[in-house]
Amino acid sequence: MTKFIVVSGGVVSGIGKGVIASSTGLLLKTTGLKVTAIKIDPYMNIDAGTMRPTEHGEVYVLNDGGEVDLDLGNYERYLNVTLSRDNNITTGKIYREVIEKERKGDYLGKTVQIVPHITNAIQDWIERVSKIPVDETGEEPDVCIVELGGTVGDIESAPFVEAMRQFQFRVGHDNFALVHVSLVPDMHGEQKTKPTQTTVHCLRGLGLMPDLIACRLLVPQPLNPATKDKISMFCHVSSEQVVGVHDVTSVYHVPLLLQSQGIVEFLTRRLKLDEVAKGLGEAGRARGADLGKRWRELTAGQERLFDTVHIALVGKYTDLKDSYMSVTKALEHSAFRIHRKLKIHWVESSDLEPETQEAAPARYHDAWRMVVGASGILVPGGFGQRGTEGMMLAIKYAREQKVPFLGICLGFQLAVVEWARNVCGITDATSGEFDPNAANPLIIFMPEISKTHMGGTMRLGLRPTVFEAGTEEWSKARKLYAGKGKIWERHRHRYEVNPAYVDRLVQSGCIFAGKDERGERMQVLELPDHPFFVGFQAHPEFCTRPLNPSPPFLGFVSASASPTIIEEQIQKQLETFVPPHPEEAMVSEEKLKSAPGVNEREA
Ligand SMILES: *[C@@H]1O[C@H](CO)[C@@H](O)[C@H](O)[C@H]1NC(C)=O
Ligand SMILES: CC(=O)N[C@H]1CO[C@H](CO)[C@@H](O)[C@@H]1O
Repeated sequence: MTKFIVVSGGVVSGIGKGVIASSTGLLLKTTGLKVTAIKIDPYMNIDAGTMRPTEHGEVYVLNDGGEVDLDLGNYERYLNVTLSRDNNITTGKIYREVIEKERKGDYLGKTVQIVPHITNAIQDWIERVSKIPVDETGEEPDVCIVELGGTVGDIESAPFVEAMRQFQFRVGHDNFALVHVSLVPDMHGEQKTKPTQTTVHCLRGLGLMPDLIACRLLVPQPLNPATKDKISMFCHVSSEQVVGVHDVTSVYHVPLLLQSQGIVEFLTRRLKLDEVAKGLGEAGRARGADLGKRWRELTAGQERLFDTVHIALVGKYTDLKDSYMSVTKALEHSAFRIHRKLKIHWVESSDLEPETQEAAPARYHDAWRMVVGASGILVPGGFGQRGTEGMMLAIKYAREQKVPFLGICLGFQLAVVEWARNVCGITDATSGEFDPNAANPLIIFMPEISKTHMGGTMRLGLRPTVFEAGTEEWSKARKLYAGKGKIWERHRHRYEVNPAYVDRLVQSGCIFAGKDERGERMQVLELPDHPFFVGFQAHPEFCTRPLNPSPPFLGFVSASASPTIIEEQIQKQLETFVPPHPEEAMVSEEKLKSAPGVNEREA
């Protein structure tokens, strides 16, 4: 029987419920258990693909092409698992499923209602998805973390809360625990318990009892023993059931903070996890212990960082940094590996353009100062024309001044356009995305995808890249993947390099080190006579792990730190790199065909 740990939130959202949930999962994983996660988002959207990044943060892409909320990224990274589009539940998806069933007559003409039809659909979904294997063992998970988005008491989350109330009886008391995350405001040093009392009261009123109350303090001071006792008394739980989560130096310290308050022991007793652990075997326990040890080393290492590596991130939504969550994480993981502090300088790309120089000279100079001051320049993915001239100016600077550069998706495409303009002499080169009637569209809409379809079509999900023959000799990108000839990364794009220009680009010295399996799509650009100048059509940031940083990011951050560090890391990768998921096995040709890789929907 799977053990379910539901993580709900009270008072306000955005206080790190996801981090607490994934940290709890990680801790259980270090005991050897297999852990999966489901995120419930109480909004009507069917998926995150059509949501605006400025409003919602990043759209995170899964192996199967699912476009989901960035929280699933958290789970993949913390738990080192591979999730599927079904691990995301939105109100919209549940309603759609129920309405489709009603249309087919599955309810035999009965009145279809929120209770029981919607609530049953939610429970069935959770039960079904909790059984899908997510890690290298290929076995059913032992524990499923269910994170309930929003806050308890909202209109939006009401059907989900009711579904959970029923679910505790469906799976039984020994298989269901609830962690409620609440806020404890600190007012001039006094920790206030009233909001927590209120939200727990509300939760109980809805029929759910908290097994653990995780009290979030938005200050560096830990929860006072007196506050803890007060919450214990007023919320009718024992004091070991109240844990404090104050601000720590980084989110990577949260698992250790929770562990030090005994939550593993508590959950083990509460959910009788000992019985599950008996079935794990030596290998499972050893795997867990190793993970725990490596994680402790990682957090301990962070306390002793002195040198800083400065990265300029030249993008468009730099006001809302959440839209680059995975990119930030990939940089962070890479910096941990090389024992450097990371400082990201967020550069709004349009500030680098000549128009800004006239309109707002101070902004222009500040932006360029950040670019010139950085030891590495990153241009991430994005859409639309605004700001792209500024990105290309930054790319040109990186190429000519031999500053390490990494281009992702749009960043890769713009590196190609920049090269065409400034090296190939195609001065009016541009992307077909910006000008459908361009004379020299270096980047075009992917030809095999129907253009007549309204809105956008995308190439989504895990896809192979094949390195060209001979690249094993010199390509840093390839060596960072342990020299493998074929690698897998996640994609999300609808434009690609125009094959008609590839010969000219190559003749002028631009090297496409990696292509798709048929050799038609250009997927990796790399310049050999440069410390590090690499572009990826894919989004490798979606597969980064704290203990296993994404190879191109690792190369980029290492090269930005120093030429000897990248040599060391290449050597280390050649010896030890393992991909974060057993790729070939998880993405068989069959699965690729059935997945909506070329997924069509209105953008
Ligand atoms: C992460 O998962 C991959 C494949 O599923 C596995 O090979 C690797 O050892 C795991 N890493 C850790 C640190 O557990
Ligand atoms: C079980 C189920 O219906 N899962 C859905 C998850 O979301 C994707 C895309 O939004 C659907 O295609 C799946 O059917």
